[in-house]
Amino acid sequence: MANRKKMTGAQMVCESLLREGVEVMFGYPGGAILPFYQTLPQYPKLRHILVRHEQGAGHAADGYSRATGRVGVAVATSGPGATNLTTALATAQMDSSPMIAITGQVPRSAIGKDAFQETDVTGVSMPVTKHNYLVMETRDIPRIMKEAFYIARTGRPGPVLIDIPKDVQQEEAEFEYPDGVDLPGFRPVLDGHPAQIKKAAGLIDEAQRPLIIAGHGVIISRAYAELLDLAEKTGIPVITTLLGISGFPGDHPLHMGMPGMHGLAWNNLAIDEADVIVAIGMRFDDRVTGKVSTFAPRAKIVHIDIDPAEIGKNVKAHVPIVGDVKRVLTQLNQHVTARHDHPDRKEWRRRVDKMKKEHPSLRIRDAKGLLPQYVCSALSEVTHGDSIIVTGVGQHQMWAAQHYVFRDQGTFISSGGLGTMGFEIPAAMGAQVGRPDKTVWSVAGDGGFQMTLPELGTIAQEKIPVKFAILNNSFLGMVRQWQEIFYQRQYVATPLFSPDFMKLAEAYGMMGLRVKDKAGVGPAIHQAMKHDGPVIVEFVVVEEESVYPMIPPGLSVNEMIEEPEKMVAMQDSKEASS
Ligand SMILES: Cc1ncc(C[n+]2csc(CCOP(=O)(O)OP(=O)(O)O)c2C)c(N)n1
Repeated sequence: MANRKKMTGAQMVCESLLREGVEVMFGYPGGAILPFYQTLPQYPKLRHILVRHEQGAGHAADGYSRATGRVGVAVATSGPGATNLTTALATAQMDSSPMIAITGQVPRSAIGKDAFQETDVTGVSMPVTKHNYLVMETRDIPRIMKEAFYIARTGRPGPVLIDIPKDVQQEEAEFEYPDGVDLPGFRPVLDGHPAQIKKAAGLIDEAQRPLIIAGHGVIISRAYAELLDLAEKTGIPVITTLLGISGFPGDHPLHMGMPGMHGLAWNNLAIDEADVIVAIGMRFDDRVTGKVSTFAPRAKIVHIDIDPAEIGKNVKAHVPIVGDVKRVLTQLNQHVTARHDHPDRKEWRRRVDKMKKEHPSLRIRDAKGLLPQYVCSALSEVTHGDSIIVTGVGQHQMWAAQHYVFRDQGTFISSGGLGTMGFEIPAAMGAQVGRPDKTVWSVAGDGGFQMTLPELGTIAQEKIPVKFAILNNSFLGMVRQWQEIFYQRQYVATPLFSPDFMKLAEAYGMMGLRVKDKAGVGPAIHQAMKHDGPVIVEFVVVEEESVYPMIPPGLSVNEMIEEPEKMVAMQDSKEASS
């Protein structure tokens, strides 16, 4: 066969990466992965970015993948290198992000002997990957690489780990890249069942108070046009889950924003009144549903998801449809009746608009100091809602989700399922590498920023022009908020010392800007945007600000706290009754 060539395992990995269209990978070398690294100079088309910690490599690959829709690649050595990747793998797994992790392993003869830097990484990563491989024969590398990429990106995407012993990388065998895969046990259903589609269309047509809840699946499947089509044709308001944000234009009249624990009040109230909910590529996370038994009590639910295991997992679906969101919506759009102007729909939209007016969840009150909500809203205005926003986890994440109006699609990147602090720096770096055409803003907390800040070194070395907005409240803010509400303001282990972020910027050769008042916010964002390198903007914000609305965990919509006064009343009544 003409295609066949003898090469080492390491060369085979590189050759396979090229065949899969990989241009860049994020990694960190070490003994067990050295044969691979020493082969890289033979493949100048494969760009390697040296991170400062393997967790950073994983999040960067994840951020790259979310921003581009392509498969991100992370590389690490055996033992500690590979275990450092696990948080990033779990993050990608929870959020269905396609990723390939390549790890070195001790030589085959040393496996199971507690060799230096040996860890059973396939065992360790099993629960946090979609699939994983330990490669025991060099000749298997092309097949495994082909399968791994296929599995990572097909059906419900996810991370796949390939662990390759050092001697397998060194040994030679014949390389022939397969055209396809043969995985009889893995055949995701892509098209929706026609009878179910018709049933769903019938339910949607008859509904008087319908809602769409769009999740990450819309973005993963790049089904923006199809979702827009469905919403406009039927006149149904669109709620987006945290990871569904930017799946529907934020300035569209049918756009409603986020539901759930910190969702905008009208969304939770509308869900409570809805008679039909079309749940698209979302998994009824507990942060969305709150107390499941009181979630959407009046609604029949159409649940569209690529993963059959999601259907009925948390919330009963009246019409389940398994399939790829883009394909199912294309089918559904052919069957639903155009009802945008129907009196029922107009009445329902009037009702929803009234709720919006009565519950001004996005109102930013006057305050003495700088409010973080104001910063997020200004960021949205100055960037015209057109930047890629990568957040950490905590209050700043919620404020960014609430106040930034995403006009472009697939531009909100955040760790939703796992809620991984430390995601904000490396994922933003990966997103910027994948999308050099866009401005990438990392909206960070002072806590999360300090978890992975060594990656500033990577960013400086590679001249990656990410802009960082640190909302510095001198606390682990979201935990402080819980202590305030549920533990009578006992602030244990949440007040936080930070380094001088301006000196840190200087140390890494970056532009640093510190803002302490409202007047400085706009100009600083403008200045950061104009600078063609990385910038750290520290916003010194009010320390004890909380995220509202909030439905305390396990409670229902009726127990939503919409503003601080109500929270104080709730605490008083709790204290009185305790
Ligand atoms: C790795 C990790 N550890 C702990 C937590 C728990 N946690 C959730 S939010 C939060 C505080 C975040 O603080 P910061 O990054 O400063 O953001 P803020 O809430 O102040 O905006 C913590 C500790 C987490 N989500 N991830």
